[in-house]
Amino acid sequence: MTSNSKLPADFLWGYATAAYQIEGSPELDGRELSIWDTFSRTPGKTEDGKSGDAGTDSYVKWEEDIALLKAYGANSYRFSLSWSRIIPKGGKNDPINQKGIDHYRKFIKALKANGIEPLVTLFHWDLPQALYDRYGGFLNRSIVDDFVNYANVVFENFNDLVDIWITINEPNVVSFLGYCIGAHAPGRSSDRSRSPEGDSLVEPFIVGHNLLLSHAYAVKLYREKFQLPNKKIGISINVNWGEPWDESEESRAASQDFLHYTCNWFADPVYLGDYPSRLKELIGDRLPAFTPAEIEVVKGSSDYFGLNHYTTYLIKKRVTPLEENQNIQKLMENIELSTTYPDGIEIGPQADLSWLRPVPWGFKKLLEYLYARYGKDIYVTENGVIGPNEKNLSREVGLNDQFRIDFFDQYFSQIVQLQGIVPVKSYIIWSLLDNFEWQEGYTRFGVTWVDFDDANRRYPKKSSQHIKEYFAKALQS
Ligand code: GBH
Repeated sequence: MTSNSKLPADFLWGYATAAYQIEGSPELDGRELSIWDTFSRTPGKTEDGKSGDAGTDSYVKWEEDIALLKAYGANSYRFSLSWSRIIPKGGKNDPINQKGIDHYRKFIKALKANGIEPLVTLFHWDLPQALYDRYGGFLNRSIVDDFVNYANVVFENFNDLVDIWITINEPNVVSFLGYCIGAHAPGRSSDRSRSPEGDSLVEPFIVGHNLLLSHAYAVKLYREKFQLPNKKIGISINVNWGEPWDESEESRAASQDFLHYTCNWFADPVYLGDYPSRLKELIGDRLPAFTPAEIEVVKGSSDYFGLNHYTTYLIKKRVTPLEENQNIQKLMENIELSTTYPDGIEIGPQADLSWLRPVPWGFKKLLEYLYARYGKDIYVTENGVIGPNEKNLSREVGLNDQFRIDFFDQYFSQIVQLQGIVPVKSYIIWSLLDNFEWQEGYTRFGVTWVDFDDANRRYPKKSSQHIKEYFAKALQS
C-alpha cells in the first residue's frame, strides 16, 4: 500500500485458533469427549499418529497466549469454545459445567483488559461425543434443539463480554470431510476402507442442512433475546476461488458450478433464502428442501459474510472418468479441479500442504464476487499459509518465515486495493500458534513457533514482527 493510504481506525486484525487445535487438557475441569478426541485417537486417522490431546497446552498456558497477542499488537483474537467443556454431554437436558464457563469468562476478561477484541466461535467441529452416540449428531434434526440450547447457555454467560459471534466454522468442510471422504471426524464415508458406515453422496447434504438450521435457529434466539445494536452474529464459510481453466464457455460454466457446490450451497440460503436453483438441479432429491417456515429463519441469518480463504483452483468441465473412491469428486461430478493451466504453468507455488497454493489475485476476485452476490460486509475470519517444507525445518531456520511474510504482503494488499469498493472489516490470520492441524497432525501454520517436544514453549517467528509493524503504520490516525 502507498504511504498515505490508511485502513479505517476500527479495522479488526489479529489471529485465529480453535479449541481442539490448541487447548489440550481433554480431561481437566469436567470436560468430556468430543468426536475429535475419538477420531484422532484412532490409529491411522492423523498423519503423524498424534491426537489433539496435547494441542499447544493453551487451556493451561492461556496467559502466555494473551501475552503473545499483546506483544504482536493484535487488536482482536478469534477463538472457539469447546462445547464439551460447557455442556460435557452436549444436550439440552444435560448438566452445565460451571468450571468450563469460569475458564472462558476469565480468559475473555483478560483479553479485553489487554485491549483485544474477542471474536468467538461456538462450534469449530468438536461435537460432544455423547450427541453423536445418542442420535448421530448432525445427521439428525435433533441436533438443532441441542445446538440452540448450547448457544443459549453461551450467550447467557458471555454476551456481556462479546460483540462479535460466529456460530459455526466452515459448514461445507464439516460436510465434505466429515461425511464424504471421512478425513475429519466422525470419519464417515462410502469408502469402506475408511469407514464401516456412511453414504458419501447423501449424508453431506443432510448434515449441511442441519448445520444451516442449527446456525439459523441460534441466530433467531440471539436476535430475540440477546442482540444489542453494537453486536453482530454470523457464520464463517470456507471459500476457495474457482477460476475458469481456459477461456471456453464450458470452463466458465464449470467455475460457476464449483462456487455453487462449495460456497453458495451455504451462503445462498443464509443471505438469499434458499439453495441455488442450479445446485438443486445438480444434486436433485439428495438435497433436502427448506419448509417456508424454515426459510423465514434461515434467510438473513448472518449480519456479515464470514470468510475463511486459503487458495484458488482452476476449474474445467470433467473429462477424466471417476474412479471408485473419489468421493469428493463425485459430489461435483461434472467438473474437475486443476492447479495447472492448459500450457502446464502452475497457478501458484506449492506450500507445505498438498491443497495449498498462494494465489493473491484469486482472493481479490473472490472478495469482489462475494460482495456483488451478497452485498454484505466481509469479515475475513481466516487466511494464512505454511511455507514449503516449513514443517520439517529446525526452529532456528523456521523462525525466519519469509514465505509467510511475502504471503501476507501479497494477500493483504488485495484488501487495501479494494478499500472503498468492497467493505472488508477484519483480517484474522490463521494462526496465532503452530498447532494441531486436524488429519495432518501437528504442523506450523502459526506466527509463533511452538516446541511440541519441549513443553510447548512459544517462540515468535519473524512474520509476527513484520505484521505488527505493517498494521501499526496502516492504522495510525
Ligand atoms: C481451516 O480450514 C480451519 O478452519 C482451521 O481449523 C484449519 O486449521 C485451517 O483452515 C488450516 O487448514 O483433505 O485434501 O481435502 C480450511 C479448509 C479444509 C483446507 C480441509 C484443507 C483439507 C484438504 N481446509 N482441507 S483435503
